[in-house]
This record gives sequence, structure tokens and C-alpha cells, in this order.
Amino acid sequence: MPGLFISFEGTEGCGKSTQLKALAARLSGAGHDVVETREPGGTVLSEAIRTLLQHDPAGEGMCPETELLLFAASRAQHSRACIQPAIKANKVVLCDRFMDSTTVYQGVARSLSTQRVDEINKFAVGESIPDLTVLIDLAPEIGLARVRSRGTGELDRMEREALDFFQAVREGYLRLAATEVHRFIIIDGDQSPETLEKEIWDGVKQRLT
Ligand code: Z5A
Repeated sequence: MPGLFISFEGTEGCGKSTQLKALAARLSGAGHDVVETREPGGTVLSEAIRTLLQHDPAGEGMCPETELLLFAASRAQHSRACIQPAIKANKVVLCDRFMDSTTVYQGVARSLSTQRVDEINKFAVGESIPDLTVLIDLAPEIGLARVRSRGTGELDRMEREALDFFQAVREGYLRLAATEVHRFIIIDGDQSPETLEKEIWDGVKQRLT
């Protein structure tokens, strides 16, 4: 089977990482060679940029334009050093967030020019356009409550945004998915992990056959 690129998108805490792992296990069980990766991140350089974007005090007060370009820089390296070689080697790449996160977080929620964001996204991704994107739709209040209850109590730079920001993100995703119905599968995130897993597997199988 030729290589395949599937991205996962959604608001904070919607269950992407959990479902990406579940889909990876199902695909591996079906005999596929699967690569699990994430954004920002996925290469040593891209992970260093992730630290700047989310955790490093140097990132505090970052302007939206810098944020956009750092996400794009991380992606340019990730696309060329990880995703494209894996696809060429006929692997299935599962990526936790990709270019749609930039369209929605920087373009919609940060109100940067849509045209600029699109151009920068295209430049960064190169040949790596997802064949399929799983959008897990969830009210941000629910996702943020999950994130706040899971860990150290410390929120990263992006997680400290106000609820309005995440509401704009959610609406941005739904509008984007409506313009690219062939690429997106929308799943209701307010269900059990087992139900989500089954719906995603059914959706992926349907699109792949
Ligand atoms: N960002 C951007 O602005 N522009 C870009 O171009 C890119 C990213 C690529 C990356 O965050 C941040 O960067 C993100 C967007 C921005 N910022 N925000 N805010 P990240 O990688 O650190 O985290 P995330 O991707 O936003 O999400 P997450 O915290 O990793 O959550 P998740 O992957 O969606 O969910 P999860 O880890 O699978 O589950 C979260 C918790 O809920 C966990 O305790 C689970 O056990 C629980 N869970 C999972 N599923 C369920 C269900 N179904 N029911 C109940 N509980 C559940």
C-alpha cells in the first residue's frame, strides 16, 4: 500500500493524543508500518522550537507574527526530515496537529491575515498535505477541564489563553472542515474513548477503501 498521511486536530484536551495512539495500534494490527508524530515537534530541531513556543520563559510576550513563523519553522523541518521520507517509504504517518492548527490558532484566533497564513503554511508543508484529517470536536470548557485535572497544574503559554480564544478555535475548525469535506472526518469528542476509537476506525476504513 502507498504511504498515507493522517492528521488529528481539535481544541485542547479533545482526546487527539489518546485517539492517535488507538488508531496507531489498530493500523499496526492490520499490518501497516505506522509512524506517530506531533506538532510542534517531531524532530530534534522542531522539538526545540516547541519548547520555545510553549514552555521557555523567552517565549513570554511573543507577538503573533513570531508565533506563526516559529510554528511554520518547526513544520518545515518536520515535513522534510520526518513526514515526507516516511510517506515515500510507504508508511502511514499519524500526526497530532498539523497545518490546520496554524490556520485556526494563528489565522482565526490570533486574527492574522488568512492569505498570509495560507501562503506561509504552503511554504512550510512542502509536499506534505494530509490525505485525511480527523477533527475531534469538543466544547473547550470540557477539554480545558480535562487538561487542568490531569497533571501538574502548570499550564503552558498557549493553555493560559482565555476561553474566548478556544471558542474561536473550535468555530474556526468547524468552518474549515466544512470547506474541505473530502479531507475531514468530524467526530463528537464528548463520548467515551472507546466510542471515539470505533467511530474513527470506521471513518478511516471507509475513506481508505
Ligand atoms: N498550536 C498552534 O497554535 N499552532 C500550530 O500550528 C500548532 C499548534 C501545531 C500544542 O499543544 C499547542 O500549540 C496547542 C495548539 C498550538 N495549544 N493550545 N492551547 P499540545 O501539543 O501541548 O497539546 P494539545 O495538542 O492542545 O492537546 P493535549 O493537551 O495533548 O490534549 P489532547 O491530545 O487533545 O487530548 P489527550 O491527551 O488525549 O487527552 C487529554 C485528557 O483527557 C487526558 O487526561 C485523557 O486521559 C483525557 N481523555 C481523553 N479522551 C477522553 C474522553 N473521550 N473522555 C474523557 N476524558 C478523555
